[in-house]
Amino acid sequence: MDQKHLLIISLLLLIIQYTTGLEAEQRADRGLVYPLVVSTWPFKDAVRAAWRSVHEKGSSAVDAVIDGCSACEELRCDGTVGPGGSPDENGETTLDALIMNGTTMEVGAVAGMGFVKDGIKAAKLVMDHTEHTLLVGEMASVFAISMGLPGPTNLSSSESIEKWTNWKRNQCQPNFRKNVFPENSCGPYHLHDEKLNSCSEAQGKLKLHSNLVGRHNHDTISMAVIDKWGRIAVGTSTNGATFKIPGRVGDGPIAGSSAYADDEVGACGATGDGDVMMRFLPCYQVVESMRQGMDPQRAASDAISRIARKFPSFVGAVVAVNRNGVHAGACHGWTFQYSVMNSTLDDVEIITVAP
Ligand code: SD4
Repeated sequence: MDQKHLLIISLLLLIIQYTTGLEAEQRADRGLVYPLVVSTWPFKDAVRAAWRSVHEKGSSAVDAVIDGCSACEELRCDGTVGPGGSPDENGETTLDALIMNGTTMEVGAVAGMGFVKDGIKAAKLVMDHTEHTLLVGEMASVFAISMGLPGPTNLSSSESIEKWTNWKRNQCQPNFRKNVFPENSCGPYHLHDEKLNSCSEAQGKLKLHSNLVGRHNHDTISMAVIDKWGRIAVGTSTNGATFKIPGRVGDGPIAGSSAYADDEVGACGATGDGDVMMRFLPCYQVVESMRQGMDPQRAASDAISRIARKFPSFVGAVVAVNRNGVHAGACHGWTFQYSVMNSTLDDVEIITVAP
């Protein structure tokens, strides 16, 4: 390429950058703050990756969510998201992931997927190349690999193996079983224990699982992006709950629970005790409350309080964004943080939400 061509290309790039900046300023003047990236937890690098995608490359909201969540899987945000994170009772790591396009209301998701490390990309393959919404287990892995994702891959890491070994040593406590009796400390589990004859003795064998979802055990990114055209997408990637019972599917791949988006209204992302949260579809609730006129803060607080009223000890949080880019969070049982990036900020901002 000669110098003249290089000059023309540089000039064109400058014009594109300038007009994009101008468009963003005009939108800000009208109170519309997008493009925008919001994610659960202080996953700064993942948000930066999505921001580069939507802002610098001009990607669509869907592609930016894929870029952001993929970065989180590769970096294993917080040491727990993606491959190498939370082992199940058998020491295996499996992934739940979801992508939702808030323009078309299309959803793709995978659940309990082993042997493929790219959870969010597998979810997008389901959305783009099937009429289905959710594929599960081994056949989700087979599908993802057949569509070109790398695998089969071992999703364990030295950390996940160590965590699991220590848990086994601790007689498989805590765990997600209830009202059962383990033969030996780690099972198999039975409905009745002939050796125990009083109820109180039986209860003594049960332990609460509430400390399995906690501040240092996030396992989950849920991200919302509004692109420069105002299109909205959300995505979630998680390896679920540590020491989950093999076969367990959490809220991660459930549209309306871990995430939901509708261009006409806004978006929501959730994190926390998915076993409880998925019974309330908190993100569907948030978006529908905003549709009825609630602002993001009220919608988020309302969705959380509906769960807390029935499960006072649950741990969880949601982040709500309306279609203008106004955002807010609410949480219960822990202090929640979420990350935001838009063109009014120099770098990712972390917002802390008290319960
Ligand atoms: C799950 N919701 O599978 C996930 C876990 C989580 O912060 O969000 N942890 O239940």
